[in-house]
Amino acid sequence: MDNIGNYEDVTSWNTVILLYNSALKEIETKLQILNDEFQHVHQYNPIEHIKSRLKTPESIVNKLKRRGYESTIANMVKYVNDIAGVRIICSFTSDIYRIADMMARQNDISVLSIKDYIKNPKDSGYKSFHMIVSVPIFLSNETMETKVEIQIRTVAMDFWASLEHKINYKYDGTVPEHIKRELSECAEMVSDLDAKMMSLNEEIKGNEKTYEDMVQGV
Ligand code: 0O2
Repeated sequence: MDNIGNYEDVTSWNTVILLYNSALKEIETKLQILNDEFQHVHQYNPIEHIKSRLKTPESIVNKLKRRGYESTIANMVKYVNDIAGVRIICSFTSDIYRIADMMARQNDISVLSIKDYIKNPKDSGYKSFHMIVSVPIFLSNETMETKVEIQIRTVAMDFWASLEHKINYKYDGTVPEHIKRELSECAEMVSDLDAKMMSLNEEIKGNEKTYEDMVQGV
């Protein structure tokens, strides 16, 4: 379908929601296929689980306000990149880059931006890999390129981020210094844990018997 639609023509909230919901479904399906194929070929699932969500209208309006934009549909589509968000939780850091790479290489996905908070963690200690992509949504008369934020992190990073989010919410952004310090220490522990678990896993993989070994009774 050649008819590329334009978001400037989208003026109804319901149409926006339909498009972002469809984009979430597209991305989730792609991830499930990759996970199934991985299981089929390597007998291993890189994805522990996937969570998707549409940002609430309140949260969209707050984000626009924080950035000094009026709350219009045009501004939300242009300036809020995470209206549709998919969070992928993996066991190991190496899985994160593998999944990001597999998604980025798909022909119909365009990577618009990447923020690697694993290589460059936030001052708070926040670690996660963020990618804004656009995916085509094929409607009856046109195709709409729709943005989705993909966050990829390990189970341990997710555990830390959830608690930090809860703490920030409870203290409304003014978190006491001793809690910040302890969170930062926990972030170090998360990094150590992830590194140790990954190297243990690599060692186990190195010692795994191949099918040929088993057949030959090695
Ligand atoms: P919520 O409530 O989760 O929706 P951009 O998208 O590039 O225009 P933004 O949104 O600053 O700009 O991008 P970034 O840094 O990639 O952050 C996007 C989302 O990542 C945030 O969305 C959070 O979900 C998560 N995130 C970013 N930094 C932190 C952090 O320090 N701690 C935790 N727990 N989560 C973080 P929202 O809209 O801020 O919030």
